[in-house]
Amino acid sequence: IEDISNKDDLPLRGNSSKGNKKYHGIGKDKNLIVLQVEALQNFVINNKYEGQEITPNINKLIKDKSSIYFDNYYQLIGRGNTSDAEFVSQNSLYPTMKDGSYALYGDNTFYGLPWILRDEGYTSWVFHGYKPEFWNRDKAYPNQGFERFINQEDFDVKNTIGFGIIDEDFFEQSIPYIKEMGEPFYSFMITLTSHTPFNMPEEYHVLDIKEEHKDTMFGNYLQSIHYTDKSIGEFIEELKKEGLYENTVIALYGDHFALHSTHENNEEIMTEYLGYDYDHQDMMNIPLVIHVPGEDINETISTVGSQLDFLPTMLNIMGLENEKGIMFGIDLINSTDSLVAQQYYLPKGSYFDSEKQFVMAKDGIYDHSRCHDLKTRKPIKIEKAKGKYKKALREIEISNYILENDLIKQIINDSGNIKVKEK
Ligand code: GP9
Repeated sequence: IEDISNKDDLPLRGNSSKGNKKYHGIGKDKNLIVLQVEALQNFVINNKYEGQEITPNINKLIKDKSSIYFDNYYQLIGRGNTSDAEFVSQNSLYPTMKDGSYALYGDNTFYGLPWILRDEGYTSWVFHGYKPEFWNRDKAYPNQGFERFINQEDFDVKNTIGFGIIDEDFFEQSIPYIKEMGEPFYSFMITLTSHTPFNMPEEYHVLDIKEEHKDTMFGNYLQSIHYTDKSIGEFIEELKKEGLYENTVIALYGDHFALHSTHENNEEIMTEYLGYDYDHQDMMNIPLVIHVPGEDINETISTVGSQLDFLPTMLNIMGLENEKGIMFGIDLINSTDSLVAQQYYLPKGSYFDSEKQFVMAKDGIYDHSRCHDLKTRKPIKIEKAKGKYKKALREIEISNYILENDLIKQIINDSGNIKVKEK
């Protein structure tokens, strides 16, 4: 038994870089809008298809002088898909593998971004244009710290694609609610239209897709994400018109992959399109963009990180610390000590760090695992990967233990005597 009753012994990685931190507090007291974009992969960013820009509006946001773009950022979800992306990003905890994290631990106490901002006087609302009970969101959100959930029942759902309200209508109809929140506000907005299998009526098809890619998942995805990008561009223009843009930090990231390498002919098409083997590394790579109005930044940060790092990174931008809870992530602006520990799309204990991708063998025998350099994609000896493999397993285990025992509640109350079983 290892005693971690003193919360300073817990892996509060996000709070580790003390002192003069880069970009610390540049978003202080500003409103915050976080856009979690359905199935937004990183390969479409700053990229073209047959000469056509796929995501011109997100690219424009990235090129803005006040933006930071993270191009080595990865998904970290489990069974709860989109809702796990939310959970991990808001809380900097690993998702459970037993069920969706909201479903299993919706009743737990948390202290993530919505709560921290509320403690600073913000109003925290969440927006998503689907059924409130899906993924147990309606039950889980209050404990996540959201005071109100603007959902399908609050929108006029006239135009639908796939799951429901189209992104353009979702954004347009959200503006009055955002205005109703008062300032400072934190709006967490989860888009919907670019959901697999990415089928949209012809009238929404804007890109010219080659015959060989028509009716493939790849071709449909490009159309779909191009549409969502357009709706994001319109939303930003609307924020400008409403006078909200100049005092609002906008953070945008993808929730998870769109094109699984083993589905349909994705691997073949993507390998041809990218010019190199389409691997898990590319599949799980999502973009993160943070725009802080008025700042002169325009930087691309290539530190390897994941949704686990979103909360500590945002706290640095907003000039805040997590005084009460626990975070497993790091601030990607002030630290490079990343660990993207996998347990779902790759066997448990697989990971990315700043140098390599380690893939644990499916049979559980370490010697059968493989490892390669993230940049060159050349093999690395697996002996070099063992230390972090153990650390990855340990972090996942502690995070699970925290969830299973609702420990954030105890930690907040400082009632202490928390112990974690050492394997
Ligand atoms: C619906 C949407 C589902 O609410 O979030 O997305 P999924 O989890 O299936 O990617």
